[in-house]
Amino acid sequence: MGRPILYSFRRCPYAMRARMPIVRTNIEVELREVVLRDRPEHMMEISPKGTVPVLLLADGTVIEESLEIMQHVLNWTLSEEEQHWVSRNDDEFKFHLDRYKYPNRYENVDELEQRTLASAYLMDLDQRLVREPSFSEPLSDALFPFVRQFANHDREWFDVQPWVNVIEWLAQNLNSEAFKRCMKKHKQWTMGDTVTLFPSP
Ligand SMILES: N[C@@H](CCC(=O)N[C@@H](CS)C(=O)NCC(=O)O)C(=O)O
Repeated sequence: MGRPILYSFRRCPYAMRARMPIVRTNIEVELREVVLRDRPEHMMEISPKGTVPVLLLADGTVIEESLEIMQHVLNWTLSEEEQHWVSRNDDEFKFHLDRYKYPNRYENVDELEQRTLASAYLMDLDQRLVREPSFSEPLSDALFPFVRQFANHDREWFDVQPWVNVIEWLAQNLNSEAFKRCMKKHKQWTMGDTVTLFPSP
């Protein structure tokens, strides 16, 4: 069987979510680093919606949703609770995160109001961590890249909020060896380049 191909973009939280289980399971893929304003023709052919990540399997199957890539790699079926948090992350939190980070891209958006709305999810996540101090590894990997993005927008403010469990959980993930491997830098892929294996040997 040939190696799967992963179209990815290093800083994209969805792509991080797809790369983390690949690092954890050490399945080897060919990584193709994408620059979104200059998407590879081949990626657009197999996945015309044009978002990353995209995983092309050896049998020609295309998986073009980050969560489905995770499920495929890990053979993961989400529990009801996992589905709940992923849905809140992908629908509610991501919606406000985008408007908090890039208010000028939207009409009539107040970034601080969006930050408050996004914070409701983080407070609930914090309470969940009080009740039970960890998430399953796949769930954690599905969520933390988005919280990282939110935190990085104003780290000083984030770090003094009352979500101490979220801060600790995020730090554990960011400091992990797995995340360091996940974030290794690669130059933009173009057709004809030598193959980049991921995770790096
Ligand atoms: N639902 C998709 C979303 C992926 C996504 O939106 N990725 C962003 C990069 S972080 C992207 O490709 N944006 C380009 C675009 O929307 O045109 C997934 O889970 O894979």
